[in-house]
Amino acid sequence: MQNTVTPTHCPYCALQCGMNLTPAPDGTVEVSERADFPVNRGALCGKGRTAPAVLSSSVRLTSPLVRSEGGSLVPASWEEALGRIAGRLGRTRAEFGADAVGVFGGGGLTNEKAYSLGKFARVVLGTSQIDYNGRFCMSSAAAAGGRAFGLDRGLPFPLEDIPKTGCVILVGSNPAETMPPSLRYFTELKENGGTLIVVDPRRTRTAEQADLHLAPRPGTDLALALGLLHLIVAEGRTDEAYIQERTTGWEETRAAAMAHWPEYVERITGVSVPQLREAVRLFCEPEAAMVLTARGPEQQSKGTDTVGAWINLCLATGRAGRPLSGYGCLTGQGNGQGGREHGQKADQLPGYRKLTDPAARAHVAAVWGVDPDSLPGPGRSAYELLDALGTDIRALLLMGSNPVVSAPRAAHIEERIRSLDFLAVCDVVLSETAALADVVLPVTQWAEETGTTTNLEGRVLLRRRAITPPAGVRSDLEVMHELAARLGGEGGGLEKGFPVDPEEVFEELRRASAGGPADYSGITYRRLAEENGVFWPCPAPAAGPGPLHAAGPEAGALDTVSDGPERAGEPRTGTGVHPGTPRLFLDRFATEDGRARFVPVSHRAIAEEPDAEYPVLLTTGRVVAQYQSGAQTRRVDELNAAAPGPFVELHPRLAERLGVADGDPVAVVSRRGRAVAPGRITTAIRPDTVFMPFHWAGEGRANTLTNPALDPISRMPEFKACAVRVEAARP
Ligand SMILES: Nc1nc2c(c(=O)[nH]1)N[C@H]1C(S)=C(S)[C@@H](COP(=O)(O)OP(=O)(O)OC[C@H]3O[C@@H](n4cnc5c(=O)[nH]c(N)nc54)[C@H](O)[C@@H]3O)O[C@H]1N2
Ligand SMILES: Nc1nc2c(c(=O)[nH]1)N[C@H]1C(S)=C(S)[C@@H](COP(=O)(O)OP(=O)(O)OC[C@H]3O[C@@H](n4cnc5c(=O)[nH]c(N)nc54)[C@H](O)[C@@H]3O)O[C@H]1N2
Ligand code: SF4
Ligand SMILES: [Mo]
Repeated sequence: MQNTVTPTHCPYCALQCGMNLTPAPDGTVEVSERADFPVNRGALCGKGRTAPAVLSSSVRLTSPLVRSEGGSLVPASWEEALGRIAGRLGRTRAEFGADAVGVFGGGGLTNEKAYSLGKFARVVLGTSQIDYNGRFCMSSAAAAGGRAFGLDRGLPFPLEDIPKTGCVILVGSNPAETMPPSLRYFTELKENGGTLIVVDPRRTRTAEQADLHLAPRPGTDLALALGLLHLIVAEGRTDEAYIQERTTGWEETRAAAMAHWPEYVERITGVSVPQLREAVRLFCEPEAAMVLTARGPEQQSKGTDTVGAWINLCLATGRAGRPLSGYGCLTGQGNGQGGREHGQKADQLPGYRKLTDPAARAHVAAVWGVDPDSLPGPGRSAYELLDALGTDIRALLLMGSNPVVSAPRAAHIEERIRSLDFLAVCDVVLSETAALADVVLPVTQWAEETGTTTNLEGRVLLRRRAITPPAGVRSDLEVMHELAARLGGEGGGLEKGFPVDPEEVFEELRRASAGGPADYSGITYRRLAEENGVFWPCPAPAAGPGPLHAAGPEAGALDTVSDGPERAGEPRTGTGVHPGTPRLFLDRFATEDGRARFVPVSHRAIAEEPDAEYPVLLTTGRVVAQYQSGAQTRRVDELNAAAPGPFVELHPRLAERLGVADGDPVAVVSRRGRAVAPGRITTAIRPDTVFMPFHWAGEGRANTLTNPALDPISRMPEFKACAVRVEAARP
């Protein structure tokens, strides 16, 4: 039947590269270049190119599994598996109350799934205990963006603006490995005469492209940004007219920055004063400039304030809410943006509404056909939720995450998961977490189902079904539908609120998001197909533009366009159709008074400074050929050949002191545990720091070591800095 080319998007990261899929006669599917999608213009990284390998029945789940009396997972019918889940969740709720049932979601889930999961938790289970892995991802940037601009959308402008600005500071971001096709935006920036500054404790492949590489000690980005702001003030490089017109709170922020003398900042960060001065010059001289952060500065126990400090730098120099200037966060997961907007977060309702806002509750409750008072309040954040498993949370439904590998202090979290009365996991493969479940449900994947994602630019996209899923698997939406039917209780009929057709779910999401900060009400599947994506906010005509949407139409036109019948983002005058909003804040910020808010911040130490016993800093991150917990990519031969296992990156000076040669097993020990992996000796890392990628389970699991110290606002754990001891691992 579907023997044609289907234009769709990659299942992995937030770039959401466009690709074409063609089913082959042998049941596999071929990936080919899809040049009409502007973000990647046909380019793909190795993960995207090899993504169909995970569709193969040889590596994935094709039957539900249930825990047998003997303790092993055995195949079962859908009827039995769904019945067990509904029975156990229902019984837990009856016995211990609704909050004894937890739900954990993922930023890789489509908007439709994320929306339904949030609704399922509140309406079917009645639990407040829902959060998701995006909390471990960009939550600090989201909190800081919300605080300063009144709205969090990762990038307030499309990627195509990057080559046209004058200078970009990339803070703790390694797109050469984490979003390879996006690298061309930075090379084009340089070709156009702009400059690139990279802030990273390691000289990464991205840092190698930089005009200036600053290599601070992990966890000191806050001090670094304050030092730069100090110099900007001292050198008279602030934009006083902009500060007057478009911001509030400058005096306190200025005072806080003035307390951070460059020499003091040099001592904290290890970045020299001349380098600080050079960064200020490169950033301030051109007419426009950008700061982009990723997980480096964000995954810290002061991530929100750290991002806030970089935003302050943009505001003080008039580099936000102006053409080709601004602060942005490079979000990570496939639906890292949309997944944080529609209610799988502990404190949130669809449309990026707040669960504590009575008007938001009333609006969403009306769409859901329930009493606003029946909606629970905010629950716990991801780490706190996982930490409570087996205590007051007795049963968990998990969809789209593999915390046994990816959560901080993972040995402890694994132990918490094992102590649950009941765990149900929906996944495409038997991940390390699914392997601990009482019931595993095998679900359909990207190429087998339709749904929307929202990429790192805020561009809502349509992923299309290209092939027929194998017999035995069902979609996450079907799972929620079936569980709602079984958990409905007396009256029953709850499943009507959980359609299995993604477009039907999206139609409801549109209504639920209408009038909210992330307004999707003017977006339809048809438009997404025709226009190759639409940027939110995009209100329906009837709703009329709110204050936030004023920047829409005039900011709409994009240079790179789809080949659809309508040009992306072009106002369709006369039709009353909102064109979507590629560029935010050009007229006003999304705060009540339209001004951006400076938030004064001060340097503070990481939660666990090195000492005599644990003298080295550990930081963690990614390699190009593996994705996240590796659940998917570790099942692809080509990727395993490129990145076969964990390693410990360390400086030759440290290696010499330990007496280890390249490739020797190295033990890294923290207060949480011990991990062992081959050493990789390189001068590309600071001598006081070691680096481990977090993609693997077992002995080399980086998260055995990481510190779950949480940011007080975003509740982000400190993945990027903890104290360790490093030693040669003698067999
Ligand atoms: N290949 C691949 N690509 C991915 C993913 C993947 O798993 N694999 N995951 C996707 C997801 S969900 C995300 S969130 C993104 C993440 O994308 P990135 O943020 O680019 O990835 P990371 O490697 O986590 O961190 C970036 C850099 O931060 C540096 N760093 C460490 N500590 C500090 C610090 O204290 N300060 C500063 N300034 N830098 C520091 C690290 O050395 C690293 O080079 O990637 C997405 N793309
Ligand atoms: N030390 C350290 N730890 C980190 C980080 C770090 O930088 N350092 N980064 C953090 C970040 S930014 C992130 S985003 C997290 C990510 O960590 P995880 O949340 O573990 O992310 P994934 O490995 O992508 O897990 C997704 C799971 O869902 C499955 N899946 C994929 N698609 C679907 C679907 O449509 N439905 C269902 N039901 N399942 C699906 C996959 O097979 C996989 O098992 O890790 C965090 N952990
Ligand atoms: S960069 Fe991201 S979206 Fe693009 S092909 Fe690679 S993993 Fe997929
Ligand atoms: Mo992420």
